This record gives sequence, structure tokens and C-alpha cells, in this order.
Amino acid sequence: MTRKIRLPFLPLASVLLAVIGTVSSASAQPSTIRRIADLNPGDAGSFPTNLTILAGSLDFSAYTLDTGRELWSYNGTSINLVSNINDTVVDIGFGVLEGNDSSPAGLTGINGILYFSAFDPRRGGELWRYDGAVASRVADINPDANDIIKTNANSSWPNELSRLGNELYFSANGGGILENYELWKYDGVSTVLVSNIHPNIGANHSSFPKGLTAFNGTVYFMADDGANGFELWKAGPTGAAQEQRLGALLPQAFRLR
Ligand SMILES: [Ca+2]
Ligand SMILES: [Ca+2]
Ligand SMILES: [Ca+2]
Repeated sequence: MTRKIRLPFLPLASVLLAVIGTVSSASAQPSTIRRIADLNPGDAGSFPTNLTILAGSLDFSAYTLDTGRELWSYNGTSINLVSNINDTVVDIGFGVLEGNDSSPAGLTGINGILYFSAFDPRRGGELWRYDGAVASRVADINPDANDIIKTNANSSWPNELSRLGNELYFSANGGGILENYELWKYDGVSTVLVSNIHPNIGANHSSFPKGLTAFNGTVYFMADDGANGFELWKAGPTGAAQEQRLGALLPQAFRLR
């Protein structure tokens, strides 16, 4: 049996007045969608990316002609440049100076600290942190000898930043004869190589950890150990001792391929 719900009778005129009132009051309200700022003035965009909420602020990477692509922070009232990490400029001619990019990426918050990768010409692309007051380099993973500006500084290019508890896991190039992208972590005190999954032999020394995903106190990712191709691995929280290729745990018929 179908149950019918009867609406209370409303005179047509009062319904129309209510609709008109709603429409007019809605049109009188300021739009809730608006542009916060014109960071890169004029018709060229600032292309904000990596929007990340941390401790009451919205942090992101954006481009301006004056600074290049750098880290910015919005506190709900104003937008501020956190730091011009790559403070060099390139003269592109005609008297126009274009700022060089530090290209902050992989923004990841842990306990009120924002971690990210950024490039500067003194130490290359390395791991950085921002504590709400100061942005500073966490470590020079692919070491450079000094802080002199270089045309080709050694970069570890941290990527795949992923939080596991109070620790930050990521892939980075530790350097050497060839590039050597392996799994690294930062525990709040020091950066350490979790494991050299791909032996440093042959034409490729990297395991290229990708897709880092924290699950049940463990970081899962794919990596290439040079013998089995890209397979599923896990690591943590005690580091190398627990790191293992998951396929090796399974009977041959169930191995992840
Ligand atoms: Ca810059
Ligand atoms: Ca370096
Ligand atoms: Ca290696």
C-alpha cells in the first residue's frame, strides 16, 4: 500500500512571494566564491599548487615574476611569501629580471612542521622544513662541498614524501658514481638511508621507490631491486630490518606480479 504525504495548503501568492524573497535576498548576498589574491599581478597566473593545511594555515607553492616559484602561506587574512629559497635571479633581457624557482613540492605536514623538497643553487634540490616561522634545509643528502652558488649543485631531489607516524619517508638520490634513488626517512633528528634496495652495480643503481603509502604502521611502495623488476615492498617502523619484498613472502603461485 502506497502512503501519500500531503503537503499543507499554501496560497499561491504567498508561495510566489517566498520564492521572490529568496531569490532577491540571495542576489543581495556577496558571492562566497572569490579570488583571494592576484599573486602574480596581471593576466599571468601564479599557478598555486600543493595546497596543504598545517597548523591553521594553508601553505602552497606559487609563481610570481619577482620571486619565481616559491613557498607561500595563507593564514585566513593575508598571504605571505614564506621564503625566497632560490634567491638568485636570471636576467631574461630587456631589463626584466625573472626570479629563479625553488619549486617547493611534496608538501607534507608532521606535528606542525611542513616538509617539502626545494631547490637552491647552493646545495641543489634537497629536503626542507617550515615550522611556521623559518624555512630551513633539513639535510644535504646528495652532498655539496660548500654554500657557494653553483651552476650544477648535487641534488637528491626528494620525492614521494609520505608520513608514517612521526617520521617522513621519501625517495631520494644519495649520489655517487651514478644517481642512486632509494628509500630514505627523517625521524625528526636525522635523515638516514632505510635500505639500498638496488645494489650499486651495473648501469642503474636506483630502486626508484614509488607510490609510498602508509598503512597500519608500515610504508608500502613499489621498487626495483635489479633482480625482480618493480614489485611491492614494505618498510618500517624500525627501518631496514623489516623492509622486505612482499612477493618473497608468498608461495610462488600467489606472488604479486
Ligand atoms: Ca626565487
Ligand atoms: Ca646537495
Ligand atoms: Ca642503489
